[in-house]
Amino acid sequence: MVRVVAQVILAVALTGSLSLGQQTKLQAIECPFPEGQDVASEAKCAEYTACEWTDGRCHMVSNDVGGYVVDGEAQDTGRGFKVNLKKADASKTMFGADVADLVFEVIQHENYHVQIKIYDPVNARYEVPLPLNLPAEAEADPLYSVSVSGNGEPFHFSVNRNTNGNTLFRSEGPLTFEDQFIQLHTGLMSSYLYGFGENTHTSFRQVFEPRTTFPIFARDQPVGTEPMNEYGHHPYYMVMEDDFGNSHSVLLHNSNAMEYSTFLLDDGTPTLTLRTIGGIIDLHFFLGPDPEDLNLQYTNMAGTPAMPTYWSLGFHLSRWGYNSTDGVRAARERMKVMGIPQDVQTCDIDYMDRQRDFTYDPVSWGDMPDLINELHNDNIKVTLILDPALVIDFDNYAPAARGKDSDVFIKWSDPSFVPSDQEAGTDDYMVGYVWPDTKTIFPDFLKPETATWWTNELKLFHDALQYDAIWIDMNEPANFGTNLDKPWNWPEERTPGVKCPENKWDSPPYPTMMIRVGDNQSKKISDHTICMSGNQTDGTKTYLHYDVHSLYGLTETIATFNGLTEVFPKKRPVVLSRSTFPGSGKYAVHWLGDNAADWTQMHMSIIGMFDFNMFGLPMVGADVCGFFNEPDLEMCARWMQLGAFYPFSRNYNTMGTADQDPGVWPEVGEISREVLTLRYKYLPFLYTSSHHAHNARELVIRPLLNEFPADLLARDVDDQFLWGSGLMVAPVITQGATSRDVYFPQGLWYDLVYAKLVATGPTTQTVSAPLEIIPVFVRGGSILPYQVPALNTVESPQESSGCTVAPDELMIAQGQIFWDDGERCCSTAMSQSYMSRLAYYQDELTMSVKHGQDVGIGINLETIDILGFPKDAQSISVNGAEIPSSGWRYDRDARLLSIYISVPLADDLNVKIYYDNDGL
Ligand SMILES: *[C@@H]1O[C@H](CO)[C@@H](O)[C@H](O)[C@H]1NC(C)=O
Ligand SMILES: *[C@@H]1O[C@H](CO)[C@@H](O)[C@H](O)[C@H]1NC(C)=O
Ligand SMILES: CC(=O)N[C@H]1CO[C@H](CO)[C@@H](O)[C@@H]1O
Repeated sequence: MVRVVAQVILAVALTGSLSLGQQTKLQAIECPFPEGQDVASEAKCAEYTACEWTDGRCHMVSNDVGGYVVDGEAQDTGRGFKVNLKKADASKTMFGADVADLVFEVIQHENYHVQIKIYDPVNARYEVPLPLNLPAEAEADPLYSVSVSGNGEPFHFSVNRNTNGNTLFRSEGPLTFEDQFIQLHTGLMSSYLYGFGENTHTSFRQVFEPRTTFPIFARDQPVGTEPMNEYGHHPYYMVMEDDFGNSHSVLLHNSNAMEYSTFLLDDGTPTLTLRTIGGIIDLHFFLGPDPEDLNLQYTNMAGTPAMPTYWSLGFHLSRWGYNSTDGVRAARERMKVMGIPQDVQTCDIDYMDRQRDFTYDPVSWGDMPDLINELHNDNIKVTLILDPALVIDFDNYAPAARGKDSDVFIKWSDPSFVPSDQEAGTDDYMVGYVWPDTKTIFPDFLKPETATWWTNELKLFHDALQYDAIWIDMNEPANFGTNLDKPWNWPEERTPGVKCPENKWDSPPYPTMMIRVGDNQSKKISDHTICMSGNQTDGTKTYLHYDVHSLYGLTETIATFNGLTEVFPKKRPVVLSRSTFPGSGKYAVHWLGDNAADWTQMHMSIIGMFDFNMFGLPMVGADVCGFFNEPDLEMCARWMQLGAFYPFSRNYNTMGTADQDPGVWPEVGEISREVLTLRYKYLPFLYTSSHHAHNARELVIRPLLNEFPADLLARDVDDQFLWGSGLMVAPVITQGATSRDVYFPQGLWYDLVYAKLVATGPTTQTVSAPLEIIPVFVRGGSILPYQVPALNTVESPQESSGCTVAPDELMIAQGQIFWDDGERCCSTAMSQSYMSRLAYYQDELTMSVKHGQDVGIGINLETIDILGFPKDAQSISVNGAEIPSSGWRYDRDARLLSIYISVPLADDLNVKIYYDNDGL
């Protein structure tokens, strides 16, 4: 133990004052103005004593005056160390209320994981109240060391990788720690920076030149191409440090409104600024060293991804504006007529009675229970939407009345904030307005009573409508017309929407750039949501909405997930959530929000998938064919092709637009049938990958850099992606294109459909892709399990499956098959699930069952497709017995050897191929 601590305490005395050269390069650390950087001027700069104007730039003053000083020796805590800091010069401030004394604390966790907290030891500040999975004891032999400047020196710290000395984090310039403004800068090892969300990224790799700033705060903000904050809150990033691919990741565990900024110091050092307007600095570092390791390490702490039900991997169809049960029937009929696979039918708020949760419209949707029966008889599952806000019609609307009885709604933090004309019966609840035609109140999902009430409502609702999954939308939480005279969708005669009080929470001194981006109607931090001066409680402590705002989606997700475990006691809940926070992946499926039918946004959806896989939410996808605007035939065809490879594959569009389900255009219908059939064929592979994500915690959707971290070209590829490690999708996302350039990293790549060897990487090749084709490749070295596809997962004949064997240069390949009943809760327990390993070595394939023989019974392995096989076989034996020559077929042109067997998945298998390998 002592040895480990000694390794961590590495108090290095850094230089007391910066040399002129250092300060010059640090002038790139800009002084942030609440109004935005456009207002920068010498006069403006002079308003902040923490800022200085030099050479036409307003930047932070140097660390020795603007930051903190180490005050005393580091103390061993048994789990790391801590050291006191004090503000160097109280007169240097941005917005006042600087915390004079701080503690810098290093807490060791796993050998790959270290936490660094900077906090006020005297007045406890807000910290994210949801627990992380942290080890009880520190692990020995940490991969990291943390250095901090010595007693009396200006405060700096760095985090280093012990194996090679890489500096992962090196604080630059002054730390600012005020009541409502915290700012920290770090130099980075490289500009290979990825992550942070939920933002509108037009490239997966972050941009440093020009300087780029993004806000993070949960917000009901449709997708765009400008830097904006969207629905979720994920202050988590990864840096690839060197050419070998060593990588680390960092979570800033803080839920306050924040922003991050990427830029180059004057000497070219890639630098990152982190700013938040509340809470504390709480950083978790993960040392990898591979990008895939990071995912395991991060989700181990934040929450491992939920295991999806098998049917939820099927195709989902939805729209807002079916307007009636017959609208749904018509769309379903188009799918059937065209023979397009579908597993789920989803209904948006138009099914509700006056957009009230837990109701259905008695007129246009009066036969909703019949519709659900019809769909169920057709093997289609039903997802229904719920919004968090409930109408205040307590006399006529029982869910709100029961909620009021249990006192579950968010209140004003001070009774004096309750407007004098607040509606009768709403007590000191915060009253807003969303979709229903009456004002609404918002459940406080932090509160245990709320979870109990919500579970009961979900049960009563299921008694009325036998839904299979719940979609929770508008849970940032969204509110319309906040601070405005009239919400956009209000009937003219009504009074204004919620107006937030003027105070330090609703008008913080530095509201972050979120008030200047997107649809920023009132230019306040409460824009599109409820007021920051609301109060929530977990039953023990009270929290300002200002602090816990971004947790709303996660807390609603947990309540819904837990509620559904009671509605469906033996099944895995399916909850689709718009707003997410670290940990949401343990419970939720996520779609990337309100996008538009736009080619750029089609590309951005791939980046969004990468981001959310990093954030631990592998069940992700964008609205196929776009939510807003109308796609043309070509765009919808291309998007259906791409969407067939989203883990969460759903076509969905908005009210008032033309139908865009794939059956609308015969050509799109054909193309969709073809590509979804391909998806359905390989669902066993996607399911096995999802199981790995859930269990072994690998990514389902991988950027190329995850598999080829030392390949510098792969690090910039964000228009191709992998399923697991073995399948590469290169969609066409350019209007009019009938071919595209594909980057093939190291190894052999076969066309999935034509089974031919296409490329030996690394190489870039132009591949043909007429409208009906999406290029998809199998990586040499992989074995992909498949099944004979059907029109949905219930109908897939489970007695028949196969595998695609794609050998590498050494004629080796491997894969796994995971199987269970597809939905039983917690059936990933070994006793209830099946797992086998497949290994191909030269001319021999073996399958060894690891567990769950019983679960696998009834399913036969019938076909083995070996790609790139050099010549026809002379004989083939299966488990030692020779099979007749009708038992295989060789396609000389494709070099595809297909072997037809019929062996239960429950049995171990050995297939040996004999052929004349002379003269090859
Ligand atoms: C609201 O929460 C704040 C912060 O915990 C607390 O100081 C305040 O007393 C609370 N207000 C009410 C009405 O409970
Ligand atoms: C559904 O109703 C909305 C609002 O009345 C209308 O704008 C839309 O055109 C309708 N959709 C269909 C498919 O009829
Ligand atoms: C809808 C709206 O007000 N958008 C504005 C948000 O802020 C930017 C920058 O101030 C404006 O350009 C937008 O018009």
